[in-house]
Amino acid sequence: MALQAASIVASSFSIPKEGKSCASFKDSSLFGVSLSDHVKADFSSSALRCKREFSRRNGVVRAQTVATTTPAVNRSAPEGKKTLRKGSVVITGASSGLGLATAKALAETGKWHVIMACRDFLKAERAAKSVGMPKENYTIMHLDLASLDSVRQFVDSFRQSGRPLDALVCNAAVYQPTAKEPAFTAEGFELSVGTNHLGHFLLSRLLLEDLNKSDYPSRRLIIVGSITGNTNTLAGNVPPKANLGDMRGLAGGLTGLNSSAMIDGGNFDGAKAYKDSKVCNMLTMQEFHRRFHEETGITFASLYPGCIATTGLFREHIPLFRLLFPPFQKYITKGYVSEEESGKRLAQVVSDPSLTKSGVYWSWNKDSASFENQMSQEASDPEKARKVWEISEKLVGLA
Ligand code: LMG
Ligand code: NDP
Ligand code: PMR
Repeated sequence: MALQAASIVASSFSIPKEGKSCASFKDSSLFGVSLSDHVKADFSSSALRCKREFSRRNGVVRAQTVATTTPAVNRSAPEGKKTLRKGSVVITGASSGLGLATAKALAETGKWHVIMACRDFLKAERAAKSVGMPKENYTIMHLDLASLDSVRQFVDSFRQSGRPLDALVCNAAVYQPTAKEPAFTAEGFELSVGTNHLGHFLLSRLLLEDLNKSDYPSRRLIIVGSITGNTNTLAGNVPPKANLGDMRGLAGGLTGLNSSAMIDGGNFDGAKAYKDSKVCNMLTMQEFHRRFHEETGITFASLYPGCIATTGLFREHIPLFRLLFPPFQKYITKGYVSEEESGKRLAQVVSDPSLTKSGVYWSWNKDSASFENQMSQEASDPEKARKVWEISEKLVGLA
């Protein structure tokens, strides 16, 4: 029975209890200096730092360049035909796994320019080359989500590049299932929630303004979620389960000093911290939707791309787990998807004209057809979403 249940495609398994081109886009030209597209744009000049400090003191980050970009739809094309310019998408953590596969899938279409926002420039460059991404279709920019300064610097650099922002994909994550003690971000937040949630929270809050300025027909902000954060699924019931509790630990800054390193205030558990961070990701997407969809028309979405059992996410797990996990998912749960397939799925959420609905958590059935999935009670609780939003704003210095 258990196996039968497990063989039902992962994303559709519910526990009833909780059931509830193109006018081609001119490539990087920065301050009149032409940059090769795949050359890192890392601007850490003191001038930018000053601007950042100024912006932070003033509670807002304003666009520092008025991009003279090609309009999204060029009507002067021959015979009055409308052509769409290349979309410009930022993908965090595009140096491996799902992020890389998505970057490849989008870059290959020729319709997208991918900004790979990565903490390790060389790794990202090698990764892009190894999967054969056309070099005119990507740029690598430095972003370390475990540092809020780095996030702000990324936003500054991105604005300086003059590119429009048509889609943002918050994909990067760390998972520390075997850590006995918590690790911390530059600002002292527990690393998994600090990186996966708080770093992305600040990034997406700042870049919302840029998305809002874009004239691209469909602008999207996507935050990757997961089945393991949803306790209405079998996978979400494998201990330790996600649970934000009353968020006393989050309110205390996840410091592990005077407050717990865990959102719910409990003892540190790396696997739980990851799952909690995914709940925050899904709640954040919905809160964005409630606050900004109507006003901006931006599509906010999350997804479970399937179990991509071979990615770097499991790098810190024990070797036996890494050996057995892929066949377990392939042959027993049948929830396995290849990196390539998962990349196509996320690329759909970025660019498929049929996936424009906002506030949705997408999943795919066994025939790889997308459907709107239900999240757990906790991951769809509007009160929790508001609380996560408000506490996170304070922690990242936006409130
Ligand atoms: C916690 O343990 C750790 O404590 C924590 O530190 C962290 O690492 C965390 O999530 C990460 O894991 C959780 C886990 C450890 O504990 C459990 O899973 C307890 C069981 C809970 C049960 C809930 C659901 C019950 C449903 C039963 C369904 C049975 C499914 C089949 C199981 C397989 C049996 C053969 O657990 C583990 O670490 C186990 C590792 C699981 C992954 C690999 C399992 C391999 C099984 C063998 C696969 C062989 C594949 C061959 C395929 C060939 C086919 C021809
Ligand atoms: P990978 O480890 O392969 O990719 C994670 C990426 O995040 C890497 O590029 C990594 O960079 C980057 N990253 C980690 N920390 C930081 C940081 N501080 N700053 C910037 N980038 C960082 O894992 P996956 O591809 O599996 O994970 C991608 C997303 O998919 C995650 O959000 C994960 O939660 C989600 N997901 C994964 C599933 C799976 O089965 N694998 C299932 C469901 C969801 P680097 O290359 O330098 O390490
Ligand atoms: Mg899980 C329907 C079955 C299913 C699916 C789709 C997943 C996905 N897992 C399922 C079932 C089970 N898992 C069962 C029955 C077990 C107990 C043997 C099990 C165990 C397990 C472990 C120990 N699974 C894991 C782990 C991890 O360390 C991974 C994790 O939780 O990371 C947070 C994981 C995962 N299982 C998944 C997916 C997608 C993961 C990767 C985590 C993620 O990105 O959310």
